[in-house]
Amino acid sequence: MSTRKKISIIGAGNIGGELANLCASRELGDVVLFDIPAKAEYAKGKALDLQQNGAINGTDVKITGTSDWKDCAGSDVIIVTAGVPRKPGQSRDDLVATNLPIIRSVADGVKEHCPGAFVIVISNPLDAMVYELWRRTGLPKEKVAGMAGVLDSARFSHFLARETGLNVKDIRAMVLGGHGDDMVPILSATTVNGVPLAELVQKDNLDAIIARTRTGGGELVKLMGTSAYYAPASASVQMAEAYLFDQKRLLPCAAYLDGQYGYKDFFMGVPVVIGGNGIEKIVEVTLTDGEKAMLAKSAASVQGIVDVVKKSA
Ligand code: A3D
Repeated sequence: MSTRKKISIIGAGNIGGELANLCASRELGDVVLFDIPAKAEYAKGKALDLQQNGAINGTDVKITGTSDWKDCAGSDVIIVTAGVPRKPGQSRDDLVATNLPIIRSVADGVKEHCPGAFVIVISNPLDAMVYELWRRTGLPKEKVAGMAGVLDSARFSHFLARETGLNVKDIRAMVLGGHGDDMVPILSATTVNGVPLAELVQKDNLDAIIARTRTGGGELVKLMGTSAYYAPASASVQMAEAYLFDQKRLLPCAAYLDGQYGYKDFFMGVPVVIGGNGIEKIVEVTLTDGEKAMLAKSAASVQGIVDVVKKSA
């Protein structure tokens, strides 16, 4: 039996395909691309295409397309992209009725076949879907995380790099809170290699960048008619690598809160340390009063949608 790591990607659509490509090109381990029976052939086709791509790129991992949960058994990492993406004009919360039954069926598959995996959820509405997956699987809270903060911080970083004319590698940005339009860019933790933003960006321009970051997902939906997939895939691979290689990365991710920041019993974006044990720590940074107020507003939105999910359990 192979001792290689195994990464199962649930949902072989836009994000799933890019995820499989990234996992294969970085040779993170063998990859399973899982979708519903009606998309099994499509998943098999993507798996075959990607393996042939490896023959050109000089990489070699096994990629399996399937609709059989047994193929996911023993996965080290599960990345959940199953569900419908937004269409122009829709909010993430509009997806809850469609994506809730999907996430529940995925949770049942994970519980039965991959109880030891570190699970990263991408499906929207993110904070509610990751909560439901955690609740229904009964996995330890350290082993379930939602991807949003890495992506939202990347969007903020990109806009700041273009505004300042500086290299995006030097931007250190942090966006916390729920993955909605009231997400919270933490300016006290955002610098250009330690130089405070106030030294480099005028207030009006910064306000415009914050507004664009908050609606950054919607901007892409409007342009493409569906949601983003390259950056969401890269963001989840960064989280997966932190777990697989015990990297102790400090990343903003949706984590189960049990009193941290004054919130309890839901998932929301906070700085966490990801290492070989999963979410090893939630880091409580000192926030300004303004940031605390914005986080409270964002938390109230998350709580609202999680309550909808809890009521239908
Ligand atoms: P898409 O290309 O439609 O792929 C989704 C795939 O999920 C399709 O191939 C479906 O057949 C499959 N699927 C549906 N039901 C199941 C099931 N029960 N089991 C397994 N697979 C199933 O969408 P996408 O890849 O563009 O987006 C996937 C999800 O990610 C959507 O909910 C998006 O809203 C969400 N998303 C989140 C972010 C975040 O930052 C959190 C960013 C972008 C997209």
